[in-house]
Amino acid sequence: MSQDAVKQMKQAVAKAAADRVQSGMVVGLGTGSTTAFVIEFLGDRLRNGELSNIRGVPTSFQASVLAKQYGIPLVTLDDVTKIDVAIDGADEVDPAKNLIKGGGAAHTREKIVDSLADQFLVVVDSSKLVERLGSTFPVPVEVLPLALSPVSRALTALGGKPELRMGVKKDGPVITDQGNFVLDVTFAEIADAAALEKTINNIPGVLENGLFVNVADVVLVGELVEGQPRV
Ligand code: ABF
Repeated sequence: MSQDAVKQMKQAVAKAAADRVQSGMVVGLGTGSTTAFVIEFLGDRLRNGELSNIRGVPTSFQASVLAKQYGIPLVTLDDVTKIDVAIDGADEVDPAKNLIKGGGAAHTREKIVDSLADQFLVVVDSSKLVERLGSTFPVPVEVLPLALSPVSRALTALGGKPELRMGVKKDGPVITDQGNFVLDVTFAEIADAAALEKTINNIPGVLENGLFVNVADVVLVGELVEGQPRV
């Protein structure tokens, strides 16, 4: 599928999500290219007067930079007692709306914000839909640098194949907003995603992993039908 086709699907699903936001809402702002379009469209709605008085809770430094760029006022979790809707992307979505997230190394803050929201709205293009989690994307695991070796051994003992995520320039490991590393763990089969999510998070030195089981409330999917984007 061409890059332009994927972009059209992302934009279509992002607009559909942004159109669901109502004035006065507190909105969790996810990370990734699809959510970047959501933030842009929310900015457009604020600017044209369609929307007012929304506040954003960013899930990463990247999301906060974009929100400021598009004029969305930001708050922290100390400023609000509820998040009306969190809008975020995903790397995989299975038929039960369970997710793998973390392609943007932001899954720790994303899971905090997404799980606190009254409604967690996932925005994906159709390429993210899978029958079984783990079939196209590894499970990201945020790990404290000092615990990298023992955590890698523990993940291998679970049947995983952990790989340290390197930066684009390959000049060193990716560093999360919390100052940690990310291990991308491939599993031959994830039979029980809920159990695996808990088991991984119980490994000393793990901060959070990218399995999001029973967190998503609504999944909006952008697809191309006869060449036209549709949600
Ligand atoms: C972030 O966005 C990550 O958790 C997820 O992996 C990624 C999806 O990126 P994109 O929308 O660019 O496909 O939320």
